Amino acid sequence: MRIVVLAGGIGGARFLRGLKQAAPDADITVIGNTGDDIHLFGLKVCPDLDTVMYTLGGGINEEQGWGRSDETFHLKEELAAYGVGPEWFGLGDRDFATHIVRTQMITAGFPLSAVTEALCDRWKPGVRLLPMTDDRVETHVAVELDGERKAVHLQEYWVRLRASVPAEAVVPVGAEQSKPAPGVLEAIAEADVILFPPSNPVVSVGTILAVPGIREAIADAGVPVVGLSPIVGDAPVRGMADKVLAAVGVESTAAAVAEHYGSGLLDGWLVDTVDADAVTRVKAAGILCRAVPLMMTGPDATAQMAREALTLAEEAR
Ligand code: GDP
Ligand code: FO1
Ligand code: CA
Repeated sequence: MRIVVLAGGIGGARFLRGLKQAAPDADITVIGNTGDDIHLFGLKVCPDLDTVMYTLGGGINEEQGWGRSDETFHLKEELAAYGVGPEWFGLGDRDFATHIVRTQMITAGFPLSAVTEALCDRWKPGVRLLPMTDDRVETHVAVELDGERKAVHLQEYWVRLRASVPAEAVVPVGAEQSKPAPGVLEAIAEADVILFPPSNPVVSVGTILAVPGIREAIADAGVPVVGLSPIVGDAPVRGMADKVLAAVGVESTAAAVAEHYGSGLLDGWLVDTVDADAVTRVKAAGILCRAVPLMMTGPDATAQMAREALTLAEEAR
């Protein structure tokens, strides 16, 4: 079975680990969000691609959910001693190596998709990891700071500001001009099932869908598309989904997120058991829906979520 998954960082990566356990023989292609990418210290950092690569490759800091295990921060401290920031972004020594290799290859002329493949030669994530695009896309968030409206990089909104001010708009800068990376449209066209993990619907899955051609390819694939709600009990399990959903005028409920994707895209939607009363509303929107436990508390619970998603996909077929 060929499965395509549109993934952000932590939510996507953890779900993928469960999917691999649930479907060990499946051929899984991950289309990763690159709107979170940021250039720092002359290096290109791809948080969501790296989170997937490290999580599936056994190098992730499990407690944090991002960054490398067994990490140290000497380089960051030395840079800070020179007054070179930003200090608010925690890049560790081991992680820096990834960004150095990536930037070196990009400078030598390789596209991000080829670079990601090279990095995965080391990590062997057990999936084919494709960036959504080889082009530069950067998600910016419009906020009001000190009485002034300005746009900040998504990482600045999340890591420096801790999403403490309302997001007034979310803009995937460069998305309109971007093209899907090689292999992305082909993987979608050849998929037997397409899954939206419990990733951020605006700045992870939404950004991937903003690359021209991807949304259309999914809608036209003619195979079941099933998503899992990242909203449980009317709040994100972690992160800023509530803030960025508000920016696009969507309430933070499992049902509203399903409606936001819409029946033109989604065939099936899983909500958590605490949101069982959302099932009727989602079904009324023309989307198959079931309430099952959706907390990724461990590998077995997550694998069970993946099985439920694949079962719903079979019912939608
Ligand atoms: P990010 O790029 O690191 O923010 O990760 P993603 O976009 O892939 O996923 C973020 C989303 O994962 C957030 O909106 C969370 O609510 C959701 N999430 C995290 N852990 C869980 C979980 O255990 N269950 C569910 N249903 N959602 C989760
Ligand atoms: N998240 C934080 O909350 N603080 C950090 O300092 C931080 C650094 C960082 C470095 C590399 C990386 O791959 C991810 C990192 N993250 C950090 C996570 C990242 O900001 C977010 O998970 C997402 O990009 C937002 O969706
Ligand atoms: Ca992300």
